[in-house]
Amino acid sequence: MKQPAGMNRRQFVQLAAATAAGAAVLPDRASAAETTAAHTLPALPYQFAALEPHIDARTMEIHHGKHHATYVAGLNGALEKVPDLAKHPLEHILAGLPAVADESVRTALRNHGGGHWNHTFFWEIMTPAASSGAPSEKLAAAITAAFGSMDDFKKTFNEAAAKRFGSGWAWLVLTDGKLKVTSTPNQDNPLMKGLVPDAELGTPLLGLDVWEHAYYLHYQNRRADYIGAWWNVVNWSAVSKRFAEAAA
Ligand code: MN3
Repeated sequence: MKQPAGMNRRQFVQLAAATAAGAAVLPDRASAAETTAAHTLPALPYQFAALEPHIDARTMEIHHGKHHATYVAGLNGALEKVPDLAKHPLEHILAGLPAVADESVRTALRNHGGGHWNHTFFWEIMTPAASSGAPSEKLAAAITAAFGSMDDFKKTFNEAAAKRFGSGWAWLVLTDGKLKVTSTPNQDNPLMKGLVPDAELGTPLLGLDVWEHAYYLHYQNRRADYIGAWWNVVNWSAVSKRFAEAAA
């Protein structure tokens, strides 16, 4: 088990011990409930209709209230089986998944833990079009340095989102001080070390859900139209803040 970035040695030793213990011993539910605060569905930071016409209210309502809620429930169900692991921040659990010995628990944490993390992030990096704003000067300069121009960056990102076969996500990540575009299948993300062979790992700054549930009601099969419209509701203030924190 490799020590994930962003985790100190003490946290890593605790995580390694927790995953080993959790795999060997099935705890009873009562003790898990006593020691672990369950994950909860976060409130959307805006109304369901706030992203219209780019993302419709009905899609937002189902996406948040049904799909995201299902991931939260699945994550909590999996964590009941590994209560020592449940004490750790979700980011640390996702970074340490290969060390979770029980395959069914590992898969549930990957799919539902990834789903919870990805959607919580997704809601936060969107905002009504009127407040979309623009990247900070530093982020704009970093995008230009990495991709040539803002338009070139969007083209690269759009291609990653369009080419992701089936369900998944496109991402802008900061890794080793560099901005990179990548994509992941299903609910995998760039925090999951050792699980996603073709994806760049790093700190997610921007992410786009290209599961059909994210756009099908309004766009049907026209994923490219959804991708193009989505740029109108990117919360550049939130993305710039994440960049500043990750680059510090
Ligand atoms: Mn989704």
